[in-house]
Amino acid sequence: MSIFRRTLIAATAAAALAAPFASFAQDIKPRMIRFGYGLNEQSNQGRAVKLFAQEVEKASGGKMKVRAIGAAALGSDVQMQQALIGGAQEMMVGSTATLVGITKEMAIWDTPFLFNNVQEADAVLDGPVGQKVMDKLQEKGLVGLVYWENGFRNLTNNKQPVAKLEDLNGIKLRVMQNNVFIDSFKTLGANAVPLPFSELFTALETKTVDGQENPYNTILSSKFYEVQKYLTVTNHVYSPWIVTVSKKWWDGLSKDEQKILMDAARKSRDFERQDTRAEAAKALADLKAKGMQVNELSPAEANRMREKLGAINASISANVGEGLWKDVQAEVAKVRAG
Ligand code: TK8
Repeated sequence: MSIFRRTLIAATAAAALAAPFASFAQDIKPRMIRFGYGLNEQSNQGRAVKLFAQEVEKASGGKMKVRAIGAAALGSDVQMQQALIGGAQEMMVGSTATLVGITKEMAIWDTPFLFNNVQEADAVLDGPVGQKVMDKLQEKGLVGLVYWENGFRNLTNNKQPVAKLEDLNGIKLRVMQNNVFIDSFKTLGANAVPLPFSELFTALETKTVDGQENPYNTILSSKFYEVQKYLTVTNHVYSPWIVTVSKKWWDGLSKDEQKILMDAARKSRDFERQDTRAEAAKALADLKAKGMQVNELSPAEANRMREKLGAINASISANVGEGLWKDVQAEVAKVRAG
């Protein structure tokens, strides 16, 4: 055996001994974390869950293991939320919009045209009001860790290009299971059909619905271009994802373990937003190359849409509470003022 190899083996053995000693100082137990999500492994969601898993394993010296389970194999957003509350699953990431049945305040993020750009979204979501809304989950058995970017949502359908409001008339449009989304698209004249994301591709393929709305990234990673011809750039709402933990399980963790999860969640958030934005910047060209016909709304039509959707603001405010509505508006104004 060469000196080189012998040194290498000795060094590896020393490292293997050192690693557990290093983590003995911390209170970390072997843990298996089932982390469910709705999109597939090759999506921005899948990539960020993978990074989270790596960070947790690294920081815990391999004691805490994250089993990433995508493509809604553990159920839809709503089903996973219930599994977390009951303690049958440890973690998930999904749309804030699907949480409104548990925490009504989450609907504030569904306000059409609330944010003009991602910088505004980051500042408000990561600020005190974003935290306040997230903390509301705790009394319902969930712990929110961070918001990720799902992104600005755009409209696709298989009937006709949507160039003006009237083109939406009668289009059967899948929306998330959320009243603000149902009201928004009813107001615009579409036939809004609430369905879990996990059933969406099949619903489009079998023409149970004509269209849907999601960020470019999702239209691409979920291959909606295979079953949708027209894409209209509407950017009608910024959609956050939220990483949540079962409170039942979280409360049994040590402070060290909680810190490892929180730190990894923050790293995953920063990675995910960067990754999502880089992908979104190229996605429209990719979708065109896949054969989608893309159109933008004229400024006049975009304004009509905005005005129409403004009509549901009062009901959102009444639903989430006027105090929260005003707090969020004030935060947005503060960010805009720089
Ligand atoms: C994934 C969903 C998805 C959302 C939707 O589980 O349902 O349209 O945009 O990202 O949360």
